[in-house]
Amino acid sequence: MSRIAVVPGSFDPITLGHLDVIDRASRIFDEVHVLVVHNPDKSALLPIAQRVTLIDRAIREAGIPDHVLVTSWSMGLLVDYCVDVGASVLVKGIRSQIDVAYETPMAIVNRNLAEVETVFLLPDPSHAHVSSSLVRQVAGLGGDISPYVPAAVADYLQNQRGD
Ligand code: COD
Repeated sequence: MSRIAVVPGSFDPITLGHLDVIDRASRIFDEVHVLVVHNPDKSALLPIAQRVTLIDRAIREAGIPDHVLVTSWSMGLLVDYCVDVGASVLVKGIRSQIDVAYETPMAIVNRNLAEVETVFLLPDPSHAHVSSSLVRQVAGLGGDISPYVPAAVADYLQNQRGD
């Protein structure tokens, strides 16, 4: 049986931490769907379609294999997408106890809703301090974001600023 996993996130924008988790998931699962979802609790920098394009470029540049695909979802529960595509696993990246505390209730509710299990993966420690909100802040104030994001994202945001 082929095992499909969904890696959901706002990815606004994708960071090297996200990329590390996607890469690790690609080594475990037969098919991986990177799913861009709007998070109503966060104010957006990039349109969803642009986030999808940048993730696609970043994963191809990183040599992540073709069984990883990128799409978006705005039709309701995360687990509805999982059921639609036959995915039995959600993958979430964990940087700290704060992520564990935030993700654990959602993992239990998602299991209760649709028997979708959540797998927590740890990034390389060098990426554990990186977040999209930090990148948005540094980019907005004119700083260098290249240590934190894939080259495709750094190029795109620097071009937007006219650097
Ligand atoms: N290293 C490793 N992992 C990381 C890093 C990093 N540097 N940065 C972020 N991550 C992880 C996060 O912990 C998270 O697991 C994932 O990557 C995505 O992060 P973000 O910031 O892009 O996305 P979020 O946190 O805004 O998540 C958006 C979701 C839509 C995935 C989330 O809000 C969610 O699961 N919502 C549930 C919607 C739903 O169906 N609710 C009802 C039942 S719970």
